[in-house]
Amino acid sequence: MNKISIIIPALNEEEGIEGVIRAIPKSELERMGFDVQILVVDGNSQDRTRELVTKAGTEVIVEPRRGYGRAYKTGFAKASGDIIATADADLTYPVEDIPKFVKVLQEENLDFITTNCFAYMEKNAMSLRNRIGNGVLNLATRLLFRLNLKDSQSGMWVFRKDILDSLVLKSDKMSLSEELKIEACHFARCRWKEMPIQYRPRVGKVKLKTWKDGFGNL
Ligand SMILES: Nc1nc2c(ncn2[C@@H]2O[C@H](COP(=O)(O)OP(=O)(O)OP(=O)(O)O)[C@@H](O)[C@H]2O)c(=O)[nH]1
Ligand SMILES: [Mg+2]
Repeated sequence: MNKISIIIPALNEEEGIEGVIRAIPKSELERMGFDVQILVVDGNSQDRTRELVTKAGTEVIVEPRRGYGRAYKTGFAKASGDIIATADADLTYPVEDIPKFVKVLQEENLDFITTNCFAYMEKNAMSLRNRIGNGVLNLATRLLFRLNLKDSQSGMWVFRKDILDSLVLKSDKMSLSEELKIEACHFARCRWKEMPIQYRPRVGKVKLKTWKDGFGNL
């Protein structure tokens, strides 16, 4: 295991993307023996997102087909690492913790780590409506798949790329996040763990359509 691909989907995230790229602890990962590929999957942004990614010397691929899930599936196909880590482009997720999760993945011989945003959620990081929606989706996941996830919607994962061969990922939308967890932890019977993270208020404009994405997900 010697390469990690960090995939970041981005649609009009000029306010956050540079900060996310800068916060990735590339040297620490290199000291751990990894080549680091940072891959931004841009949804044909109409702001300065792509320009800022290129300026930061980071690889960008354009996926004009809409959707968070679509962006990830395209990113997975282009990722050349043995390990994949993910985060949003809006400064919400603690990318500085990626090395910590990689160590746990290796030391505990896991396949898949997902994260729990609710563990150390900062004030104003999530609306009450989204928190309630998340609770409903967590409950559905528990009842339907007996998966005890505290956060079925988190978008920060660290996993071995080869598990993707065993997963059926159909969603092009926000629900890819939950589908990935259900496929990995339930159907593919991966060795997995959910780990607590800090979750911060997003910068930039909200893309999530609470009702449409929430019901679509359900
Ligand atoms: N390439 C691409 N990226 C997308 C698309 N939709 C959303 N994203 C990105 O996917 C990530 C997740 O979207 P968010 O809007 O942050 O969704 P969320 O985290 O559920 O909601 P917030 O609480 O508002 O952050 C962000 O980095 C978005 O820029 C899309 O259609 N294409
Ligand atoms: Mg986000």
